[in-house]
Amino acid sequence: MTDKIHYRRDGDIAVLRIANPPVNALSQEVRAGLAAGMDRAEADTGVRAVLIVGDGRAFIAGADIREFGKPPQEPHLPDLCNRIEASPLIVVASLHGVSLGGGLEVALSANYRIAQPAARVGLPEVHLGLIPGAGGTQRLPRICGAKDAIGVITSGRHLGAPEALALGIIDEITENDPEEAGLLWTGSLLAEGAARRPVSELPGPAPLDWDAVYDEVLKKGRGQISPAAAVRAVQASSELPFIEGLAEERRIFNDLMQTDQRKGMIHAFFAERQVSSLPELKDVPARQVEEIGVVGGGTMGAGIATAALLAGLRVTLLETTQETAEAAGARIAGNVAGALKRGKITAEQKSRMLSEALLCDTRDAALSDADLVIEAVFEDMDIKREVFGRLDAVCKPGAVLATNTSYLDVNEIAAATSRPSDVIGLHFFSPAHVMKLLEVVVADKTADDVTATGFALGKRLGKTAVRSGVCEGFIGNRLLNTYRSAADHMVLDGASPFQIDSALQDFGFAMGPFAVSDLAGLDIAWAMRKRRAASRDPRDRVGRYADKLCEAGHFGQKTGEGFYLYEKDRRGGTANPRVIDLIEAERHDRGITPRSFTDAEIQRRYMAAMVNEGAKVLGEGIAGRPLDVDMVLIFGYGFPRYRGGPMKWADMTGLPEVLADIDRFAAEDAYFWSAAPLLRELVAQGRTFDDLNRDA
Ligand code: T1G
Repeated sequence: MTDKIHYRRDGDIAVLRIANPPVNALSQEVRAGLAAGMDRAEADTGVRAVLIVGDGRAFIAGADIREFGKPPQEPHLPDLCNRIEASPLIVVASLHGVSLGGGLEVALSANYRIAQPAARVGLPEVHLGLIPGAGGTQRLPRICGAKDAIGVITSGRHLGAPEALALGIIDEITENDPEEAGLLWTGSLLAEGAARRPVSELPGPAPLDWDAVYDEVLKKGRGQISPAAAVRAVQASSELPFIEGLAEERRIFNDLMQTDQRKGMIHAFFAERQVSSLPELKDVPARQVEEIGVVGGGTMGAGIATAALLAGLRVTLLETTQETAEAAGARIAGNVAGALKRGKITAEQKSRMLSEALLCDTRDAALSDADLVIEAVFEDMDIKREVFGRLDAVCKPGAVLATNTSYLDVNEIAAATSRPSDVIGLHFFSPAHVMKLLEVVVADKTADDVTATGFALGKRLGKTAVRSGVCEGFIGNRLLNTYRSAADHMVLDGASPFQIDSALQDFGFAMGPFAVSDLAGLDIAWAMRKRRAASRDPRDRVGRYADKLCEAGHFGQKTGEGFYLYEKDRRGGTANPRVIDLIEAERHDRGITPRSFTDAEIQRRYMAAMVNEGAKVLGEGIAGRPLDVDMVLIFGYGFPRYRGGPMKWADMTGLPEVLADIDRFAAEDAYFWSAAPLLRELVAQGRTFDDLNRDA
């Protein structure tokens, strides 16, 4: 027996307790230990039942993801599940914490299941580019029917104990210690002479209109294939005997294991956990933060204040007048009410946040107790420097002074204070209480413990925090500016904004760049173009057609017209014919003979620009690791998670191929398409961005 599975007798019940911290992942050792434990229980005279329970904070979090991509080792999980189910003994699983993926599949191979009130179950394999691969697509539909099983599997969501009970996934919700509750429940089963109840012997689920369900799930996946593949596996549970259905599930699972989507999503899974843990900060304590100050109560300031309130922090928000302070309070109340509506908080929490934890004020002195202040005023350097001068005067020693600027120089802002080591950038993304990305912008003089405090706050707020150095646009907006320019160049040369948006939605983006511009407001980029005009390099190709739209007062969704035309109360817009006229006129003025673009070329150019700029920010030390760039694009810019991020996409595409694209495009525009030195270096060395992640 392995030390991962502890075996003990309690009367005529054998207890198998899984002890594989931190979350009891089903490593090869755990699988072998469970199989050996079942053998031992069946050979142990007098044993009539087996109770499986998890040690620590979870029953079982699933298959050991660290084993993926390596040669599978016996016992394979589906075989272990079948072995448990085939036991002549009654088998009970007592769930607590999470029972996910293979963890729930082990539980489904037991005859009975009980769970603690706060337990969660789920089959989240689609978030890894897979489907359940140990009988989940065959057993779950036999318990709750095909429709509900497809909902659980294709969403990959966690179900609370009450919902699991309602669906028949568990038989009872029990309080107290999982092992004690399990022993009581198993004892009662034995006392009443309960029979074994193998799920696989239940009839298969009633059929659905499988092709219609498949098409609907495929469309919703926006290019991700595993959710739709899961529909076919559930279909097999309805049409084939259990063993044949299991074989079909295994076939689909193995096919998905070979896909780039599985590689991309596993990369994203681990990168999401690595990105916020910086080796250089491992032993640096963060400063204590319980009270947050927010300066500026507009959309961003109110969103940041809301995120802090939802995380249980006290918030003092500073505005300039009583009227604007009240308006900010109303914005925050609206955001908090939204969180209540989405079930994120209770009514009691909402009332306490707004009545006790939030103060909207107009006096600088109100910030004197704040442990950390975040400035979210107008994006103007003079205004920000004036605010930081006031913060320097009123905030207590040791308070962290943060700016939410989305692209201004944090070093220059810090220089407006007598304590630049306390100054940092915390770049939130709108809406700040919803978007997960937080760029922690470390200025030249920012102290390490202030950086650590920025990451600790990010974790407290439930954000994915990424370290960035100081440059215009930091990581995300700097890449956005570049790949957005690549799109503009293609429009000038012959592509339409609508074809580009459609091609990038086919690539997996939720929205294309022009639809995103309409959503954000065309006036924002317009102001930036005007600000940069004086210092712009004459070789920089910048379209004027968007300026023409703005000059006519068309700023996108907020005015009802931009690249698209928007009707009131209707989602999405229709292509704006005026845009094509503006583009054709500009091509004519520039003497450009338009040419056609294929969707594939649009995608390659867009991605080449994104990867090339990513390699530049890496080479300049603005981003520490390629995975950091991946996380920024996935969590802040709608990059499709199943591709792992732009740098992972480049690795899987092949860096030599990406560099060849860039060099080919440079023949038309050497200024824009100058290959990043780091990219050329990696190709020359035959290395990948993943190699850099491993070196970090
Ligand atoms: N395998 C290996 N390591 C895992 C793991 C797993 N399944 N789950 C978590 N970890 C590590 C994680 O990397 C981190 O490590 C630590 O545990 C704490 O995790 C056949 C094939 C369980 C809800 O997809 O959703 O079963 O960084 O920081 O926020 O059908 O982890 O400390 O070194 O995330 O409290 C299906 C994935 C697998 C669940 C806990 N299961 N995990 O969240 O802590 S596929 C999953 C999670 C499968 C079968 C298929 C979360 C969590 P480190 P954490 P947390």
